[in-house]
Amino acid sequence: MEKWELFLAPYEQVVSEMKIKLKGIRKQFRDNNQHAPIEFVTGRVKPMDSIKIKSKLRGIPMERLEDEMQDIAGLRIMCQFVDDIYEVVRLIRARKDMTVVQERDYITNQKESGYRSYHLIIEYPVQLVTGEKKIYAEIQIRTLSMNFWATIEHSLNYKYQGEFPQEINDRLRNASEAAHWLDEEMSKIREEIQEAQQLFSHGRGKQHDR
Ligand code: 0O2
Repeated sequence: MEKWELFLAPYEQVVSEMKIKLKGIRKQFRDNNQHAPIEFVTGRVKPMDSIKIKSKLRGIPMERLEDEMQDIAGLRIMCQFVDDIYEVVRLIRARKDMTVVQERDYITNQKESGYRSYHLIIEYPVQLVTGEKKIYAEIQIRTLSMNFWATIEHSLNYKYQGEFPQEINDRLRNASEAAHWLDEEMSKIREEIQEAQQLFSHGRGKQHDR
């Protein structure tokens, strides 16, 4: 195996295990016919090129990567409602198989760009044949509407390298406000939606498995 593959292998393991565990939370709620605070989960290991670029930008030497780059393993949890985000945070904090070491609430404190999400850094003890290794992972928790905005902004950022033309900048700002408004409206009609979902899941059986 190449040096990089070897370095990234434990991170791959963490992302796989975490995805199973987070999807397990969703399943437990659904099995009990309760509203699941998790809609879907994605995960990725930061590609080698992105690690190199970020380490250069931040001046992190290779031997300090494990400690100083805490998002090499990344999980993303999408929720229907803003309240679900805080429930997921509570559920993760209460777990015995991982430790939350940092929290950033970019929902209460929206970023200058308009970005909203709740970020957790966890320390996760992964079991390797050589013994236990503690690995940091970043968990981003957001609503579907926050995710829609962040995904589009991220791809535009890639295209414009952060230097957005004024018109796009303005539209992104408007879109961020619209996403915020959508979350607020959905929260207000949350109870009605939940009732409808209960009826739906009783009547139609299993939901899509993602
Ligand atoms: P990727 O993998 O391409 O998404 P710090 O410098 O320590 O204050 P840091 O380390 O950048 O902050 O962490 P932060 O801001 O808590 O979270 C970084 C990640 O959050 C980013 O990862 C994005 O995934 C997401 N993020 C933060 N701000 C924005 C934003 O304005 N727009 C979008 N679309 N996403 C954002 P990376 O490193 O960019 O990599």
